[in-house]
Amino acid sequence: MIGQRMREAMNEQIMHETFSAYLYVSMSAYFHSMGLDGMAQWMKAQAQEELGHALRFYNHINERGGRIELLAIEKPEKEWDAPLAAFEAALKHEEFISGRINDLAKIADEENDRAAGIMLQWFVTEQVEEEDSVTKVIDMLKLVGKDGPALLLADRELGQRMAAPFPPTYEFGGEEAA
Ligand code: OFO
Repeated sequence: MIGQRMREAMNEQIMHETFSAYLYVSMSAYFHSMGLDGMAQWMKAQAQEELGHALRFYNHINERGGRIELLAIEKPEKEWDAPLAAFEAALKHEEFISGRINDLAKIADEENDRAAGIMLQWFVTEQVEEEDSVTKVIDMLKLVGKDGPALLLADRELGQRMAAPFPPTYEFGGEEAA
């Protein structure tokens, strides 16, 4: 049975992960409005992953006899100054999420909740990957600068990103099931 403190913290994380999806869908719409369909696709794939993250927390609470409680989601930003600014905002958001995951891992330690600790290890690794993938796009866009044709090439490249399977299937502990 999941403890109250961990249940409440994970319920709150469901909201943060769902907001992440909402934010990235908003960024996708921003890129579509600029004709950058590749970046829009990149953000849609990212949003889909975020819903998968929310479901991982949902499933963990549920499997341990806890009650899911969905919290209100705030309205995301709609406009950014430039594609680079949008990806920089995405990185800032991922850094916030990494902090939240670390807070959850701390609660798992303090509550001696080994099951949550094992499940959260997947997220600790995932956040390293998430920050890295956004940073790589930022680096690319800094190189592109104001070069229009280079921006279109970068857009095409980013549009190759495929979404992860949704909903995710996983075994207890966070490993993807075969
Ligand atoms: Fe972007 O990792 Fe979840 O929120």
